[in-house]
Amino acid sequence: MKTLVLTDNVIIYEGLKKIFDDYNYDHVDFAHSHIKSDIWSHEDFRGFDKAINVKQDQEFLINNYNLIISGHCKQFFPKKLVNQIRCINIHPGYNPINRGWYPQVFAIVNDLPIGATIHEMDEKLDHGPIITRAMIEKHEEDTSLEIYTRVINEELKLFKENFKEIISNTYKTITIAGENSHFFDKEDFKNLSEIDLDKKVSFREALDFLRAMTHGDYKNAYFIDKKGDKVFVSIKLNKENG
Ligand code: 0FX
Repeated sequence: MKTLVLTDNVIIYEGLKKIFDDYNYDHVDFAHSHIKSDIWSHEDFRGFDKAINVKQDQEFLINNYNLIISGHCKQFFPKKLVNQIRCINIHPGYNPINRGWYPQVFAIVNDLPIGATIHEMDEKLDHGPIITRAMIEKHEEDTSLEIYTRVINEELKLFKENFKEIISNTYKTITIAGENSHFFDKEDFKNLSEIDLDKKVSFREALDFLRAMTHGDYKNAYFIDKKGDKVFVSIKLNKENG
């Protein structure tokens, strides 16, 4: 029985691959989802033969693997799969505070802490016993991209530090009590994107919103101009001596 790493994220794939190589551990397969993403054109993958549909392929997975690691796999793992094999999720948020989609975006907008979590999966999304988690810093001049980059580095650091325990199933999990669980999905992000030009907000709220919606070249926040066209908005912040 082997380990399977399922990932749809190029940076996470390359980071995890390096960690497995550094530990000289080759009892592992890497695959991506059947859902098309940038990783399909990565030189290490040759298209559809490495594509997994967790719902349709669950018997194959159960019969061939004893550990599945989701490193930003864009599929919801079915009940039977998470109950029959150990499935672990590497999540770009500090759980249970940042469950769901694009956690750093909602952490900026809602002034929440942010970090990374590795947890065993259960039947709920981004939920289950926590193996390890860590918060990262978040500054007033950060956009989504700066925080995301820090989160990804933390996810890989946590995975590397806990590699042996994760592979050999010798960690102790933590159950968190008394922390609020926040959950945001794709639809929440979409709903955030259109700017109502007549809405009254403070400068702080406006800046926080634009920082949250600024992520490199992505066209996220927009308003509709008088001609009915979308105008995309992002922000640039420069800290003195930064
Ligand atoms: O792979 P990933 O970093 O993570 C997402 C979810 O946030 C995560 O909770 C889930 N477990 C995983 C399977 O999928 O997402 P991404 O590579 O699509 O996007 C990375 C960041 O880029 C995102 O946090 C915000 C930014 N982004 C992305 C898109 C596609 C935007 O700002 N706008 C966009 O349209």
